[in-house]
This record gives sequence, structure tokens and C-alpha cells, in this order.
Amino acid sequence: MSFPAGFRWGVATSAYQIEGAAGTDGRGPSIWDTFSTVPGAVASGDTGEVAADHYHRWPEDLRLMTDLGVDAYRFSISWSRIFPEGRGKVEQRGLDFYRRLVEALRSKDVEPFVTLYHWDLPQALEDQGGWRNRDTSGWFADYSATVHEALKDVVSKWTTLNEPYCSSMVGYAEGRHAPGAREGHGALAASHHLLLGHGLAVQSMRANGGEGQEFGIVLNQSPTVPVTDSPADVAAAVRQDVLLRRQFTDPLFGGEYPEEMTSMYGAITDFSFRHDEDLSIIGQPLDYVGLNYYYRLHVADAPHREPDPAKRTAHDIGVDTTQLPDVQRTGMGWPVEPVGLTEALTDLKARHPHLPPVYVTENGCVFPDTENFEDTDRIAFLRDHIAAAQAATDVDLRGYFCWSLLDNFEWAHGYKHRFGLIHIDYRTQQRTPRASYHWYRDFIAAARG
Ligand code: GBH
Repeated sequence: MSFPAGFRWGVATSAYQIEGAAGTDGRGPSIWDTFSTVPGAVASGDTGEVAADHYHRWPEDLRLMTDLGVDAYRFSISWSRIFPEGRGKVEQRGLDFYRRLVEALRSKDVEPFVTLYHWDLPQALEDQGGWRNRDTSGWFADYSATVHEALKDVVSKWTTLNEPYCSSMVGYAEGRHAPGAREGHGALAASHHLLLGHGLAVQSMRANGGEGQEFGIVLNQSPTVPVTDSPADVAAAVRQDVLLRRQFTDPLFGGEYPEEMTSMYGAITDFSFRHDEDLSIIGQPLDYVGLNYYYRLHVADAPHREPDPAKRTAHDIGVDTTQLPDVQRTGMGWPVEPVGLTEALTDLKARHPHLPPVYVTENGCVFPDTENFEDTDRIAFLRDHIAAAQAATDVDLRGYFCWSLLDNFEWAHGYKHRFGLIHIDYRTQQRTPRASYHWYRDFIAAARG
């Protein structure tokens, strides 16, 4: 395989999943601190309170990254370390932590790719309605501008949101993520306010100047495949695609929301949270887009059996997403289909010919054997997916980030599923590179030639 000069090879993490130190240096609680203590919300009652203790052990983690040979590291900033109350008083110790990390990365020629929001809203803002509240968009822009001002001399790649689909639909409609709500209208409003917050944040950071600054967003992109070519299944696939992908990509890159949204949520038809001026803010040009790929969705029509509109959520669109093709599955139950990564990349480019440059900002897996140090299934997975990314030849692909550097807090699954190239012993916090770590190191070295 050959890759263009300057192609970035990286690893990715996120704040709540690895940092721990939940009460340290003035950090305020986030919705994940709250949610993970709700009985039954997270497997085994796990929380991110300690996680991989990266807040204290980052120098060792940086050493492991340097030995791995990556030239880019994607991580997220914890909003509630910077603003413990979400807004108002700034916590300087939070900014100092990220400055130390970023300066150390730079000194090792690892470029920081900062994500400003990876699902951990300050609890104080959730108490004021969270992403249902339009004001949260502005507070996110204020927070982003504060971090940008503090780090713009050492950071040039700024991602606003990680997977807004998960923040709104998994958090406010399905209720499987924080804040654990099951709503219709509220979840759709959350989606819109996340997009608006993205646009306002990019505006305020751009206005803040700085050299070589680039702004983007990261989206999860599961291609949708109807299980038969019946009109009902095909229509179900369209609804699913609108929900997961086009609800975000159409306004971001096409300047408008999908027409289908006005009818596909049944009784949920009030979109008055969309103001006329919002689309131009949401759709302003970006410098890059990050794409996360894990699996394709195989879907069938599932006519509503529950007609009570009061019980509808924004996730309930008459689609069965539990259909599985006859292929290998990961430890998460996700089908292994590298071709889906080629499709995700080419679909996005086909729908939006003026798409900015693209990074694969997350790709990775767990398997029953990935608890082990000899994680051969993961090696095959990564190799095949990197090849699939490269096969999307019409896309201006600039880099690939493996999820994840370390084993970490896998949200509602707690610590059970281990996505790391590096194993963590959670009793001792000992780090041990797996076979996949050594494989990725050799692969990167060979790809650079
Ligand atoms: C990514 O999301 C996340 O950005 C990252 O933080 C995460 O660790 C990684 O995936 C691996 O999962 O509660 O079982 O119903 C990928 C898309 C969407 C996959 C939400 C998990 C909920 C799983 N994710 N989905 S479950």
C-alpha cells in the first residue's frame, strides 16, 4: 500500500474515557459523572472516576505514543475542567493541564488534533436543559473560544463535536448514553443545537485569529443497507440514513435539512427550534471533516406497533436495525465489513462534491481475544480497514486514527470492552502493548517508506 506524503498516522482517545481524576484541579461534574452512577445505566456500575488515570500518567502514555511512531494524536478536552459550571468562571488549572500535554506532544513531533466536545456536557448546563436549550449552543461557542485563545499558538487542528448523532439521539432519544433521556422533540432540538453550537464555535474561533488554524467536525458514518429490495425496506433504509447521517451532513455540507425529516417522526412535527439564520451558521465552510467508521447497518422496515404519539421518541422511525449479515462479528456484535469504510467515504464525497479534506478519525474493534496480548483478530481488522480506506480513491484522505491508544471506559459498557492497542491493568494501571501495537508500529514505519 502506498500513501501520499504527509499522510497522518494517529491514535485517538477521549477525555472521559481515559483521564479519570474526576474531582481533581477544580473539575466540575459532567453528565457522564451523573449518568454512570444511575443504577443499571453502565455495565457493572463502572464509572470514569479513575479510568486509565491518564490525567496523572500522560507522560508515560506520550512515551508509548512516541515509540509507536504516530505523528498525530486525537484527544478531547473536558469542558468541565475548563468551566466547572459550564460557563462563567474559568479554571486555569484545567487549561494548564492541556497546555502541558500539547507542548509535550509538539516537542515529540506529534501533532495534537483537539476535539472540544466528546459527549461530556457539564452537569450544570444539563440542569438548565442541556442541548435542548438553545443557549447551550452559545455557551459551547464561548467555551471553544476560551480554549482556542489559550492554545492557538500550539494547536492548529480543532474539531468541534465528536459524533453529534450520539450526543443527541443516543443521549436524548434512546437514553443509553448520558443524560439518559427518552424524548422526541427534545432529541431533535438537541441535534439542531449541537449543529448550531458547532457553527457558532467555528465562527468565534476563526474570528480569534492565529496561524494555520483548521476547523472541522467528526461524524459517525455507518452506511445503511436494506435487507431486501422491497420498497418498504428501501424506504426504511432512507429513514435510517436520514436519522444517522443526513440529519447532520445535509445541513453541514449541503445547506439544508433533509426534506424527509418533517414527516418521518410521526407526531413530532414541531421544528420551530430551527431559526432562519441558523443554516448559514451551521453550513459555513470547514477545513476538514473527520469520519468515524465501525460497521454498516443492515435494516428492515418495522411498522410501528405502538401508535401512542406520547410514547414516540426521535429514534422510533419504524426501522429494525438488528438484522445481521452472515459475516464475522466483533465483541460488540458489530459485523466486520471493511467495504463499509470505502462506502462511507465515497458516499459522503458523492453527495457533497465540494467536501473538504477527510480524516478517518476513529476505526477499531474489540474481539473476544482482545483481552489478550496476542490480538490477532484486531490486527486483521485494522489491516483490512486501512486498505478499505485507501480504496476510496476519489476522496482527499489525509490521515487515519486508530481507536484507541489505550483500553478505556467504553460508555454504557464500562470497562468490559477493550479497544486499546495497549492493555490496561485497572488494578495497577500498568500499561502493556499488545501485538496490535507492534503491528501498527511496523505498519506505519513501512507506509512512510
Ligand atoms: C465511537 O462511537 C466513539 O466516538 C468512541 O468514544 C467509542 O469508544 C467508540 O465508538 C467505540 O464504541 O450502548 O451498546 O447501544 C461509535 C458509534 C454509537 C457505537 C453508539 C456505540 C452505542 C452502543 N457508537 N453506540 S450501545
